[in-house]
Amino acid sequence: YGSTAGLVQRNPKYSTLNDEDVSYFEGILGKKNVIQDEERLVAANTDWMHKYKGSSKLLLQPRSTHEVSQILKYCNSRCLAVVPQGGNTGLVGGSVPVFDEVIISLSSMNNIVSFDKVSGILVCEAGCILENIITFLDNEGFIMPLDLGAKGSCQIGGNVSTNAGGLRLVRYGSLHGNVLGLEAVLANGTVIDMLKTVLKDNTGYDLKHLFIGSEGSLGIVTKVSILTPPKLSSVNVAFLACKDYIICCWTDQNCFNTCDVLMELKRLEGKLLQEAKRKLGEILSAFEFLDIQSMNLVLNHLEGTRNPLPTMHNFYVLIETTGSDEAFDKQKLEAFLLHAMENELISDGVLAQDINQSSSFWHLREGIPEALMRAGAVYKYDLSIPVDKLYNLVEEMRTRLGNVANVVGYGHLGDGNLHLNISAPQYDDKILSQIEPYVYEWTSKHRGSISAEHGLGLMKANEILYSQSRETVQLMASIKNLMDPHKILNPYKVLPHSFSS
Ligand code: FAD
Ligand code: 2HG
Ligand code: ZN
Repeated sequence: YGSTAGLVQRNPKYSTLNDEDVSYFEGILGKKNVIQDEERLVAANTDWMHKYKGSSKLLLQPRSTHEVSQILKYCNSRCLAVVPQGGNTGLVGGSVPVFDEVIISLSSMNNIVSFDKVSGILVCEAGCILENIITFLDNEGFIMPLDLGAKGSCQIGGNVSTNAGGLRLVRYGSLHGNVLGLEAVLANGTVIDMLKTVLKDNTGYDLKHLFIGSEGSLGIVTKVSILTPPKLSSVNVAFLACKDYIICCWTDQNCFNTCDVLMELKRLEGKLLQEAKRKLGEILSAFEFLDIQSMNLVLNHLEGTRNPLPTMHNFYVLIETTGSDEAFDKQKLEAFLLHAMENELISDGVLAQDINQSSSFWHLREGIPEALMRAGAVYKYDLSIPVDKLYNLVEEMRTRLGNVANVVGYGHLGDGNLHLNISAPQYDDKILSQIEPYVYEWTSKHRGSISAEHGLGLMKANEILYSQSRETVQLMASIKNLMDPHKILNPYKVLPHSFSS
């Protein structure tokens, strides 16, 4: 189980759900939206990794902002703790109850409210599934600035609440830039309308940012307004292998010593990224990497996958370009690839010839979390680290853990975001004590972030001080106190227990 689950105590100040509460909710939502069915509760109490499990007895499905407001107003007055839940694809134990918190699912609030074809501004309800928004926009000739492997289940409200990064951030930036406005309901039921649909608005403090990435701890997001870019006609995807000096070392013992080889590998990956940014410039739309261990996991655990290159390599990079001129974009990409080959930055590579091939390349990258799930227990770390040092941590963890676990490294290299995953047959406290706090201390020492994109949730609530100063966390706690004085929203998550109780 997660590093803090089991260590937290239920806060006795929270009320326990009773029959009168259930009758009240049935009165405002109707019986069918007040769910006590065992099977549905098990699913809503369990996170995507099956690592965190709560014991909530109630799942509420409001259909409007007004209903969310009524629910929260009541819960606040009764001191009933709640967990806002979107698609439940979060990876830090934030989307499920820790104990018996009432689950408020946004799934039934899934309407597109408006779309302006001139500006590309979309307004929708928080429960819209990301993939449905992507399809809607595609039909209108636009794209979402956000894309991620969980798109089939995650909801835009969940994406905004975690400030999800994903596969296109290198091109379109974070949701702090793309979300123009939102509507949220505070713990006491007050509806805050910040649903702006303009690009520029400097009237006072821009409070919408408090809700972007606060993981349901300050309010429930009910509507979102997003700036979407037009869909461009030419998309290219290349799957590349980075020069493999280690194999060279194995075949010729005198070639390099291992240390020099590793230094060289890291330098080359960093160089490839630098060159891609310089040479592909405005058309670069993704720069993802995976190591051979990640590749092997996918090939072994996901049916129908195959290595698009004739041999295995130690590192792979997926590059996507998106532009408006097919001939020009292809020429640019080919010139870049030729340059990378000539300078031995890559040792092999293949350019997708059609949409099926590009999807199969993407599947290799996006399928890693699923493959890890199938392989057994997994410890996940989502870190921002300066690119030139990023892979050192993976190697250090391999040395620390020896053969007790499979350490894999992949992620959004273009954003300096490493997904360090440690796969083991089952969860084991001995393994955990080899990983934590080492990973957090290492990241902090390199001035990185212990959560690049997944948030803190339950898993890392007590670790925030590795990435934020005490004064900053104190200010966060004061804001939490102001906005949710009874602390009914997503308790035990985000902030350390010593600051938030
Ligand atoms: P949930 O998991 O339901 O909730 C996440 C958090 O947000 C919880 O704290 C919850 O309380 C809160 N929340 C949810 N909805 C609301 C709301 N309406 N108002 C207030 N609070 C709310 N993340 C990335 O950043 N980048 C990736 O590339 C990425 N890829 C992934 C791939 C896979 C296969 C999986 C399983 C996960 C991935 N994730 C990624 C993590 C996850 O998908 C994202 O964090 C996603 O944004 C969560 O959305 P959700 O609707 O599932 O939210
Ligand atoms: C991704 O980029 C997700 O695939 C998930 O953020 C990362 O599972 C992980 O560690
Ligand atoms: Zn990611």
